[in-house]
Amino acid sequence: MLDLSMIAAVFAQRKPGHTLPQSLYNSPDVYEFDLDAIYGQSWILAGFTCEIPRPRGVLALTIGRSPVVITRDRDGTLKAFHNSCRHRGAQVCADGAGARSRLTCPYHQWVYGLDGKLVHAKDMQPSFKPDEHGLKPVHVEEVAGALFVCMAETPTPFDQFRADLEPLLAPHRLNEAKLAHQNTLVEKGNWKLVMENARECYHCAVGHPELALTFPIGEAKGGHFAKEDDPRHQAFDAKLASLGLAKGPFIGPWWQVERFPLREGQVSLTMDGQPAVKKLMIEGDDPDVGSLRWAIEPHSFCHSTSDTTVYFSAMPTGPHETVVTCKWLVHQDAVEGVDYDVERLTALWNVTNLQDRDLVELNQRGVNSLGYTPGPYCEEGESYVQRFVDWYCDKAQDFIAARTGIDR
Ligand code: 3BY
Ligand code: FES
Ligand code: FE
Repeated sequence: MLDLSMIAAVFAQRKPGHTLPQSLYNSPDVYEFDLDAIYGQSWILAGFTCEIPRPRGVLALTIGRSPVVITRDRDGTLKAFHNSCRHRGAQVCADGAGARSRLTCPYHQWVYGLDGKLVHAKDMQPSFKPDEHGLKPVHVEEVAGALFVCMAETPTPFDQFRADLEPLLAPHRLNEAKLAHQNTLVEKGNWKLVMENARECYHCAVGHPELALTFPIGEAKGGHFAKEDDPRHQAFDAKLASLGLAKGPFIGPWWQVERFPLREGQVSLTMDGQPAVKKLMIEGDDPDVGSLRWAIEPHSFCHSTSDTTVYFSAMPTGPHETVVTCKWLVHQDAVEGVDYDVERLTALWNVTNLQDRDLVELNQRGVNSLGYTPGPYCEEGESYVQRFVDWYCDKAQDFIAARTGIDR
């Protein structure tokens, strides 16, 4: 059992506007706490409906130390469960997507329906009650082809987030997409250092020369990208209006959704700024619609350009280890080698993610130092980092308060 009063004492030392106290980036107890209080209580962008094979299939992923499986039946009904067998607890479905009509545990072959009900348990005694041993449900929501799960008993309200995201994401038609590629990167850093790094572009000019060609690295200031008095932004707004594309920004407690223009003359987040896919995800043939950035705490950001959606997700796997998963979606009718080339599609984010991994590892090494003292964030260039750490501390302290009565 975690000693929540000790963790509460660490949060009490935190200096607003500054990086976190050292043990929040280091301690094994805080890592366990984060899995329960943060990853166990938040909505997680698990993936995309188009990843689940039709007519019936599953998408399984591990959130912290909890395997979760999302199922879709022939009618399209989505459900999610703890992917832990009700016999002796084995993980039922391997992580990843697969076509399935039943979920069979590989250990002793207990069989579950896609609705989580236990339908067969070999040789069990007459007193055994299968209806009491279904898979435990997890909350699941779908927004415009994106799948969110939440393991909390009572999840954080989702409706406002849906209302903000749906109209902006729907034109990207993710239900007509396919997964073109995915990869993972193991980073030797605490997940919060991965996310702090992902929430700012204060490092981008020097850290990401390739990204800086297309991404307006200096523009995401004070929380969002819009520059009302810039003629280029005005022209961008007028064009979006003529195409019926909403822009936002919608900034909620744990989300940010905003369409913004890329650098002049650039239409996609690729090495050369040109589309990586011939068949566009959005309607029409104008690829120049900027990027829709949609990001949720604690773990992800996505960029939807006219041609592709890129997904970034950070999963803690240890106090000093995080696995970053990156996925690229393209139109389901786009043919690899004809309409797109995986190398070209993925090159920019691959190089960017590797650069970020090195920065995170550098950050972790220095944070481990006897000489580490929390330092001040840059208010303008690191405003989203501050939002992230403030959100984290609030969520953590709410969790502690609800269980111990210790208030901040
Ligand atoms: O959230 C983002 O947009 C990431 C990707 C590039 C820079 N960084 C702030
Ligand atoms: Fe799943 Fe035994 S643990 S059938
Ligand atoms: Fe970066």
